[in-house]
Amino acid sequence: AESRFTLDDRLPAGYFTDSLHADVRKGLSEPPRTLPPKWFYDKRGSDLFEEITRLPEYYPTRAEQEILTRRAPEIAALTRASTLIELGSGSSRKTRLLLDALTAGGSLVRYAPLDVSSSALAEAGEAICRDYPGLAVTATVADFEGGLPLSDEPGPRLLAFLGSTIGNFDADQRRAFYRTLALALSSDDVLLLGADLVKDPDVLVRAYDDAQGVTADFNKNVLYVLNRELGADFDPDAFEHVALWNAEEERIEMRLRSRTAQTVKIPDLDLSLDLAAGEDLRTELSCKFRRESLTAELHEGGFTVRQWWTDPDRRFALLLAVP
Ligand code: AVJ
Repeated sequence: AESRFTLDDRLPAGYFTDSLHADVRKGLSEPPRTLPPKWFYDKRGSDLFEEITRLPEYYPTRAEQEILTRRAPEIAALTRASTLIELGSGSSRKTRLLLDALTAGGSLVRYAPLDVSSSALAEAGEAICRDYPGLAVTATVADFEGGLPLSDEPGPRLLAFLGSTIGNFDADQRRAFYRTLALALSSDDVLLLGADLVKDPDVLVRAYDDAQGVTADFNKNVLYVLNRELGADFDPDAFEHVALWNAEEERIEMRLRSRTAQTVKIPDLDLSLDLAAGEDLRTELSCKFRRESLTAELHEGGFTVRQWWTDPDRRFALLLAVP
């Protein structure tokens, strides 16, 4: 029989090494030091993130799932999507809510997940292939920063970007992202976006600094990644996990704070970092949104918000927008 599962690797040769080297050199060479959050997610980091989604303090995953459970039939009815495209196809639990509704509605013929991790795509793609007979699964390994490799998917297409991963982008990156989407989508396609909302700062800080210390381990995992991939000598115990609410920018910032003055060597980059006591490496932005400003920036970016749903506690929003 013809295989219903394909995995297309669109990453340029040397992508991981080249982009890790460039990101670390650019981000860490001088203060204020930053690292892009995408380097958290090796196998251990992905497992830790899964654990985070089950923590009592980390409400976003459950809140988004609640909305999806309730609204998936409407999403299916409103979009009549033939293809579900999913960016950064993390938790397949949420994907399955959409696949179930779109399959029940009778419109879906293809699921097209995009991710930078080919192992995650292979694992999730094969399982979905198995559980949805008749569905074609065309997975693409890609980094959509430079554009979306979409092509001949049957339309209308529903493009899902869930989990408030959009919150990892600053305002400039979000603008560029909307532009990329607007270029890739046609007039009958629909964007499904999950976004975490502004709320009590204590609730937010607890979600990123949990009692069990899982988020602290997740944050420090990036140092193990740099040690392994670049021969660096970061001592994770020499850093403190910090999650702070930046009220001005309305975002959580995760940082790794150097407990002492220390020198860290990164041999593969010929770098030596002199960190002051109390100096921060900023490892993640997690922007929180408001209905008005998110609707406005999407509009700026070429999208009109058609539906806006929240959980009963208004912690999280799921929206449909059209180009
Ligand atoms: C997967 C990027 C949405 O920002 O909430 C969880 C990652 N970081 N705890 C988020 C994360 C710390 C998460 N995103």
